[in-house]
Amino acid sequence: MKLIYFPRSFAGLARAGLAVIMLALALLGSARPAAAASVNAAPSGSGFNISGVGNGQILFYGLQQPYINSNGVLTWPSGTDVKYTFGNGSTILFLGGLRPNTTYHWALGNSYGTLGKTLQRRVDISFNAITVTNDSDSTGAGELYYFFKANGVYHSELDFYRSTSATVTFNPNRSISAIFNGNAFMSLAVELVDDDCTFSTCKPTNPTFSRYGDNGDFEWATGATSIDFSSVNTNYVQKTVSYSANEFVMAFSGTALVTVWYY
Ligand SMILES: [Ca+2]
Ligand SMILES: [Ca+2]
Ligand SMILES: [Ca+2]
Repeated sequence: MKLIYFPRSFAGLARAGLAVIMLALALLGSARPAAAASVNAAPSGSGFNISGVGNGQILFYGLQQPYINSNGVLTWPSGTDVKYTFGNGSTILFLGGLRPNTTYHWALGNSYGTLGKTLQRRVDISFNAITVTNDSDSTGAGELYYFFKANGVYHSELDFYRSTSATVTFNPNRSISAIFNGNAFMSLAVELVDDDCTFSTCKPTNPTFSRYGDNGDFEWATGATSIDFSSVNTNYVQKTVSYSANEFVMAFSGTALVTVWYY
């Protein structure tokens, strides 16, 4: 009898457990706005392909889940970086330029939900051309040191020295591989420093990447830009970005080939 009794009791318990789970799911479901299912998002490139946003409707999005407050008003938690976009009449709305590897939430009217997590991003940068139009020395070539910074990180392993006589274009042949994730935008800067030490040769250290300057021993200038991924809605793209400095102490411009993977 016991051999039979225990399995039957077990089955009863299992049924009761299942009922509790289904009730919990039903309650969860009823707590969600009915229209939530109408907005769907698929990660792609720097954001999401979104369906369910009508022409002219405003889709808000942010880094934390909104909620309905006690007055029935949809509210975003403080500190949420809430932005918005408009439905443009197309079935699929691309929302790009988001932080990689980051969960985003949406709200439309009093409905809300989770868009999902953006794809991870890998970026390779190849500095492939520099044109120096003012080497900062009126007589002869400038004694120029070259410094590179990307995604907020100074890459000292890329430093080089090149006696440079304007105007000249050359390939610095410097690259940075495998910068993973980070912010929606990626900063990039190149600084040139000229040695003007009168009685000896000075080697600059600790580049400041400040816009320009002259301290008697050195003259310097920085060309900076920001890589914009907002239009990238595919999972692989190459684009060329340019930077320039056009200061009275020094002037140059350059390009970098940027390769981007989302995965
Ligand atoms: Ca100089
Ligand atoms: Ca010169
Ligand atoms: Ca000099």
